Amino acid sequence: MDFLFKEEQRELKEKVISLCKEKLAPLEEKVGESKVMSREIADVLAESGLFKLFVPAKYGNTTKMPSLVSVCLVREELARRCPNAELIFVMQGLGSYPIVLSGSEELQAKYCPLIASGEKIFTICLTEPNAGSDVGAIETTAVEEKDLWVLNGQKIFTSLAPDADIYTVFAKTDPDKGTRGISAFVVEKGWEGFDPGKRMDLMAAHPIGAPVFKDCSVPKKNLVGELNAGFKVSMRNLDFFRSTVGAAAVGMAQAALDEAVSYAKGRFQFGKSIAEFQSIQFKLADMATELTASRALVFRAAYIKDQGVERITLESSMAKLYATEAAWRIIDEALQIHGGYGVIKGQHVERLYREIRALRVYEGTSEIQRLVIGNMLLKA
Ligand code: COS
Repeated sequence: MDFLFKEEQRELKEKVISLCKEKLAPLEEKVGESKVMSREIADVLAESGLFKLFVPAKYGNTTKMPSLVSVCLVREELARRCPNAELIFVMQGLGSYPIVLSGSEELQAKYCPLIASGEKIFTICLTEPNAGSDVGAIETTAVEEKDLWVLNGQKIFTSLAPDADIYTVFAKTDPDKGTRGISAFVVEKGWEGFDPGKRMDLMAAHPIGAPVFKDCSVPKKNLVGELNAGFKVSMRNLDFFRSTVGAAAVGMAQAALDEAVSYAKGRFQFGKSIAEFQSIQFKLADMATELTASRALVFRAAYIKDQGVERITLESSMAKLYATEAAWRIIDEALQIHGGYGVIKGQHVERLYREIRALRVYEGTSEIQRLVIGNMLLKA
């Protein structure tokens, strides 16, 4: 897809590849699969300037608003090589984009320098024990009291919790109004009544937790966007970041394909390398074709967004749906090509096999993407 990229985007890609090789790879080796966010990795990302991609030009970006092509490019390369860094990178964006998109000037002036410098790490609190796909069912409440909002409720599956510093939290401000009664707030770790929560244990280790709000007081000015417009804020945020989930899937699938090609060439059975068998070549051919189709869908959505199109709901849902489902198949086939060696704990394909699974679930399951796509087709 390089033909689509501007000169500075090609340079950005090269910069990320060098950063991975020179600075991040040794840290990834040290951290391995971890339930705790690595501050060292966050600091390397901060120093590299990559977090500036998430803020408007006024706060240090080279583009007026965040470029989705650039964010996808970075996420793909990090997912291919440095999974801990990839998670921190994307959460800084996902957790802060509502502020960049809809926050008041005052809120942006306070938080954008912290996003860009990486001085603080951001994340997002949307999902709850009883509200995953059905965002309108969230039960966390925010009640107005004098010059404050008081938040009460339980969140779950909050990536980077409890290590992140700043949380964009969605809560009901008009509980009878479903999706039209939700608002977004910025909450900082350390504020009274906010417990960033217990860590959760996933099949592929990942820093993630379940924050709790108990009479947590939030200044009025920390409301993000308009009152009761939080559902739209969350959907616009997801529209942007769903394409990047597709990009992560592409990076992981590329890593698996690379491993499969190299293993097939070096593994000898029946007197020749298994790469010489048509059954293996057909697998590799299908993997590479699906991977290329995924990449095309991801960068198509991102390119359209960067042209200034307001809503890319259809394009980003298609990109996430196809790329994550394809990456799951590609990684499964890569493991199959490795035979028994593929299921040994610690093998790269074994880790990818566990890590890819969550991508078909988070930020909207494949079923939700189909629902969104179907809805858009019928409404058109
Ligand atoms: N961008 C901007 N606005 C959006 C939007 C998007 N991607 N998706 C919905 N909206 C708007 C709607 O246009 C509607 O606006 P108005 O109040 O001005 O009419 C408002 O948000 C409420 O939407 P509603 O719930 O009525 O949704 P729809 O009927 O448009 O579509 C589904 C129904 C189920 C498709 C919709 O609720 C949805 O997309 N839910 C997604 C759930 C999801 O992503 N879950 C996973 C969360 S990841 S943790």
